[in-house]
Amino acid sequence: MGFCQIPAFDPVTVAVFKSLMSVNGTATAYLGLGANLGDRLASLQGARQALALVPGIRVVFASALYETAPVGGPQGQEPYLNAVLQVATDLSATELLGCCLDIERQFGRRRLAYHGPRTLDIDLLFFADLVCQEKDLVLPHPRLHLRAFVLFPLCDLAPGLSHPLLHKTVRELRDQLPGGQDIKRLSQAW
Ligand code: PH2
Ligand code: MG
Ligand code: MG
Repeated sequence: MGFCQIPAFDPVTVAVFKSLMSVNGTATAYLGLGANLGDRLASLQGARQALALVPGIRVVFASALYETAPVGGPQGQEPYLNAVLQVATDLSATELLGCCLDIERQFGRRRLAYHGPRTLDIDLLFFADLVCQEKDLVLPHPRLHLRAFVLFPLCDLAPGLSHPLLHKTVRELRDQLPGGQDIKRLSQAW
């Protein structure tokens, strides 16, 4: 029992600590894009262009487009167009989230019903290996591991990326999804 005994931290504290240490300078983040109202393709393309114009954000890769059945929300919604972007950013996670919400608003997003139809949704999926449980920002995205419309496009870009809390790769998470989520990969470039 010396005075330099290292205290034992719980696993979440350790993950937060490690991720804070690794986020210096530029971070790699993954953004999930979705739209099921209005001109869906124009919204996703516009979002990609708008993100690329933000100082401190570089769009590195884009997944294929996927047409997906709505998960949750009101009955009778139109299918979604979904995709994932990999970005490199000098912004903090909170700043990046703020940009995403601004761009959603520019594309006419109105928050009427929970999981209701939307012209554009941009979700922060991963920000480096940051683990965070703030009121307005939970990282990794708390439902990403349940959603085919996130995991399939994410697998186009980063199949080996490890979820810092579940300790499974994106490919493993995709492969263990229960069946029944309708998803179609589109061949069109965007
Ligand atoms: N987003 C939701 C709820 N349900 N379903 C699909 N297919 N695609 C989405 O992007 C989506 C959803 C909440 O953001
Ligand atoms: Mg969403
Ligand atoms: Mg959202």
